[in-house]
Amino acid sequence: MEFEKIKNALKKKEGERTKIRGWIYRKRKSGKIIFVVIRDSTGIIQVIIEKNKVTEKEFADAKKALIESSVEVEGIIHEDERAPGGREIHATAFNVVGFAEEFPITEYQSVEFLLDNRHLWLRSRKMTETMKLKAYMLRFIREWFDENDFWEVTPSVITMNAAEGGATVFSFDYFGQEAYLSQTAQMYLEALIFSLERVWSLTPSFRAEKSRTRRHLIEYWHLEAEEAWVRNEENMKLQEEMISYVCQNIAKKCKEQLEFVGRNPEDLMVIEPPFKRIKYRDAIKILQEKGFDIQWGDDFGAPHERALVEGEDKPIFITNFPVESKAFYMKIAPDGKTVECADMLAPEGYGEIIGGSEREEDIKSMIERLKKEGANIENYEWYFDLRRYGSVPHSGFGLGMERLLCWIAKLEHIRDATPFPRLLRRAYP
Ligand code: NSS
Repeated sequence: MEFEKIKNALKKKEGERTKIRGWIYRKRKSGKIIFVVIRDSTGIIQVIIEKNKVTEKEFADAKKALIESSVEVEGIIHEDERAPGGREIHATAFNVVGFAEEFPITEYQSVEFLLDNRHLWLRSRKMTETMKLKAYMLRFIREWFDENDFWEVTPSVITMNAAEGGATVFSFDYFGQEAYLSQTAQMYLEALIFSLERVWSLTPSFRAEKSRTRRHLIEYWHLEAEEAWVRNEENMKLQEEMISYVCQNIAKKCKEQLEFVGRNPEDLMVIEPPFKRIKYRDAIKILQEKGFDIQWGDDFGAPHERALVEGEDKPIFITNFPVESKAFYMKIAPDGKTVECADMLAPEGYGEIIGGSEREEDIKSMIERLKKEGANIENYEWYFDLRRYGSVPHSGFGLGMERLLCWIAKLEHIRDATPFPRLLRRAYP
């Protein structure tokens, strides 16, 4: 008989045979019966091991095996309402593949302890279901890009351009030259639109953020797109369509996972275009009316973003930020004071999930702004070439996969949106 997944064993009828393998999730003993709950990647199932139904060695091993030991089980399905999933297995064979030492993680552990033991904590069901949701999100995003004529490309993450500002860049010695870990693939994607027109990429981005928040990782998975012939408004349309596509598919196809993390699928089903657009200038007014001490030119913090989405059940865009507050590559609007950009804020106070803009085509304007940032202009010569040889209006955006997952899976902290979080004082394990 072949091994099957626990999910399938749970669909079998009374008296049918099954063979599964996995890890001991829970265990208790009562006289001559041992109850173990086994987990695999698809679920959990209870197994009953009775003394005279398996060999003596098998029974002794089952008795000895601690939580997280890996095992193979053969047996007969028995329907029982009290068991998780309504079925249990009465073992006819029980083989321990790898005995576990005493598992360090017990029920109540500090956050720090769980982070120290992240390589083991990843086995928890909450982490497992969250990682599945992330994989689904990526799957649906890929689908959406395919259906919308985008090419996936693979830009470098070693770069000489700190496109998102020198303050948060990781620099290192690249054979005698100063190079950086990429903060964004944007500039490379811009180069690629001149042949492929619509491109997207998924790369790690690095930000040496000195602030400790629930929304910042040092290394995160950055999903970015760039589109030729597209202006800011159409760029927003693409973003709201993509986010709606992902939310609705997650709502329809990931019910089990959503239930586990406590997200009502209905919350995601209502996500559909259009999303509200609010100009930065009006956002400032709204915040002032809500009692915030905030002026034109100030950046939004988490409390501001939360106040702006109050009462919204869909994400919103904040557009046209002041020129000084945004990166050198954003196109200056006809008013001369703002840029053609949009930040997408998730509902429920999860904050900014996407930053996007139309791109500046005027080289002089970019040089002026780069100089103010103290950037080394020479390193941007190649980028200015893109404007010199057949420039076109173009736009793009960047989505933090972990930020999106925080919202969709209702996570309290972004560290749980990635298996091995890189935080201010943590790069281990
Ligand atoms: O800095 S962004 O707002 N924009 C860019 O990097 C553009 N160059 C993207 C582009 O147009 N191609 O970052 C984009 C998104 C932002 O909205 C967040 O969702 C996410 O990247 N982000 C982060 N996620 C986790 N941790 C940190 N530190 C972080 N910084 C940005």
